[in-house]
Amino acid sequence: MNRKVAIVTDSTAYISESVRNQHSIKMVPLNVIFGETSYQEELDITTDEFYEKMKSADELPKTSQPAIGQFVTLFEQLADEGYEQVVTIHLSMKISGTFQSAISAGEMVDRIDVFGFDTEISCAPQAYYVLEAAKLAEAGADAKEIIEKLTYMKKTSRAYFMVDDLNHLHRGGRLSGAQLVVGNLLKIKPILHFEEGSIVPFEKVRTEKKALARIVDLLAEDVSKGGSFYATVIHAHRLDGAEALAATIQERFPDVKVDISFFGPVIGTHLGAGSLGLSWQKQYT
Ligand code: MYR
Repeated sequence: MNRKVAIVTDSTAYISESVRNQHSIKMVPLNVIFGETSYQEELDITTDEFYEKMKSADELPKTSQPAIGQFVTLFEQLADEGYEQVVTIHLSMKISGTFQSAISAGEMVDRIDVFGFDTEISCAPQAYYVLEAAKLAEAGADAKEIIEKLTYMKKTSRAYFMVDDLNHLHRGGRLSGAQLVVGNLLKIKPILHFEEGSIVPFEKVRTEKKALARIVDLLAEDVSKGGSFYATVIHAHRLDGAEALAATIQERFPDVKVDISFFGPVIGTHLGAGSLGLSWQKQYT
């Protein structure tokens, strides 16, 4: 084996199994819990099954991070396979304990050096970091070089999203109460984003149409500064809305590579069906 660095992420990057296999990316799933039953997302429940179940469930679902033991088992296995280092890349530590579980597991496994990277985000922009890390590892970079490059990418990684019903985020404790009251009183559709790993409103806009137009304008501002960009429309059980937004973006920015991803069960629990987001990243290589 030429490469000595293994790349690990969690399920909330929503990278397909085939792409993971293509780049030897390992994935540890988070869980979604309906009543007494816990499902590992992707493994025990598909995204479509989840949104169907959410419609008819008596009680709204909850989520949980992977157990430390799952990371320990994986890191041991990677050491057995001959890897010397692991770069483990996760959703923001401000919204989930997943990153901390991975780091604690790393401290328990002596045979391999584990380096954590907190993306301070989740979903498609998390996947950008993971795929870049995998390509660098394949090219022979070591963990330090990979982390340096990912840290540099943070400067030009953007993501904005909007939800249909702010109560999901509030109920899961991922948005402050004061912000909820303002949002509901004014019946606004706030554009949300991450600031230092926490979810905060970016701007308060009254309609979804205006919010989406504003997000596309933010992309335009970045594109106008020069360079190549790739973008991802992310949706929660709303493919038609995502396709329409992707088509608008592609028409306005023919040089931007646009694709579509989704909010899977764990993130869907906190955002609710109907949410839409847009992320983009400047291309360096
Ligand atoms: C856990 O239980 O550990 C998982 C908690 C996940 C919280 C998710 C909050 C919403 C994240 C939105 C990401 C949008 C990215 C563009």
